[in-house]
Amino acid sequence: MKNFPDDFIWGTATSAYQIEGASREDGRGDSIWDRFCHTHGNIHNQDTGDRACEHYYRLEEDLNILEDLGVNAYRFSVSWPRIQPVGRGHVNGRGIDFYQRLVDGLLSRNITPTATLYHWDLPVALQLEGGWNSRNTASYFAEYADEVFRSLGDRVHSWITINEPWVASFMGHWTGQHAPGLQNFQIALNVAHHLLLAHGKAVEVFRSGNHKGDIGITCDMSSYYPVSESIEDREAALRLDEHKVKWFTHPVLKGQYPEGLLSWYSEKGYEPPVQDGDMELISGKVDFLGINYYSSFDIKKGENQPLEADFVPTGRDKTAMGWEIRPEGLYDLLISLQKQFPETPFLITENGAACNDEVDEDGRVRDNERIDYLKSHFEMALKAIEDGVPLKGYFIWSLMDNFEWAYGYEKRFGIIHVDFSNLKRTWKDSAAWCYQVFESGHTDVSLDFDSFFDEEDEDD
Ligand code: IFM
Repeated sequence: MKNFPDDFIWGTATSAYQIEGASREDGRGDSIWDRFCHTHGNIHNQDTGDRACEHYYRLEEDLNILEDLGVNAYRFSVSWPRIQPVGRGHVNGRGIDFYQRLVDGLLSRNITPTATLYHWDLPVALQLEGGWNSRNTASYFAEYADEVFRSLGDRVHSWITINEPWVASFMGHWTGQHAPGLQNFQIALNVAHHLLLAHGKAVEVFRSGNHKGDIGITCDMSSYYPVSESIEDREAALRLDEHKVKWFTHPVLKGQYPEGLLSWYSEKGYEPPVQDGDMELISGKVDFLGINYYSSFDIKKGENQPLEADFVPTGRDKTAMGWEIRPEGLYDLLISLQKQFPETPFLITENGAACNDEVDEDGRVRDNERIDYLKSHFEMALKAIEDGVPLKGYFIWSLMDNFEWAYGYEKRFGIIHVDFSNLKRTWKDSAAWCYQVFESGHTDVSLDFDSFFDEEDEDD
């Protein structure tokens, strides 16, 4: 039987706005997501993160769940407006206290904290000054990062600067589905550059502060396959790969934007706002690359601007998000990344599935589709490790059902079910299955769910 390495990092992931709630408590300022959610028509069912999972108030309960799950790591994000309500200057001690309690609670349970500094909740006060379209925001981010490193750096030794810069820039400023809801390609390119700059500045602050531990960035990635051998389709697939993956990974790990796409954009009148010294700053050494993987895509030449590349459905099974289930795309991605960045260790910082979960009469959530999804992806990760990819850990998205951005609470990614009428947490079958994988280090677990949950009830 094939096993993951003994020191493999197994965790679950969440982000502040998606679970914390308590949006107006203890001095927290507003973020762009508070504004966006409270603007009619942006979010399914007019849902907001005001209450979310009330993780802020249910911290001990959630820490106990993590301990019971047997994870050895937990990835969470720090809410910038909880630390600096207006994004700069005044630091909110009650915000710092919350994350200190979270981190101490993890450490006392032998769970390694992995903290993300930015998971999209920009203080709204900074948006009013231009948000990420303004270069200054990268400098304010470095000041915020410095505060967080100084408050938590003695206990947190694994840091992620920015989560999914592609989503924050292009879905927030080009497609407009995410906060702040702008629709301008050049602004999205500016934002992407300033997010990369913010990453570079935060790494610089981390190194100059002599903090212990590792720091990296997390990007959302997929494999892009041309639907045919034609040069047009192959170039279209490459363009999407450069747009989504290389546009972020190459500046960080090679100090340059991908040449092909840079010229393509330039011909269409778009340029990233690079200034002297930026690329050196952005490419300061990182200790790992975080990979968020959900799906992969077949691509053909298209007419849409400016990328001229279209997605082609393949008929594979889909998750409740409508995303095709393509575990082999994870393997191909890992192999491709290793070829491009042979010096860099990898962490899968998110992977998981939204399913149409239902609570059965006996209280069980029989989410077999999620188990199948996770199993097939774990197996591809293991195959990549066997083939020499330095993959060090795997965080499941997500610990619990939560606020899924524009989809509100409709899409459930958790391995823990949350009843949003009373916020009760319940283990899904996938949580029990993951517990066995974490414990055994392999995926060939055969689990008698009835006795597993009966024993759990007796323990309670
Ligand atoms: O919920 C999100 C998360 O915030 C970032 N990565 C993708 C997840 C699922 O859409």
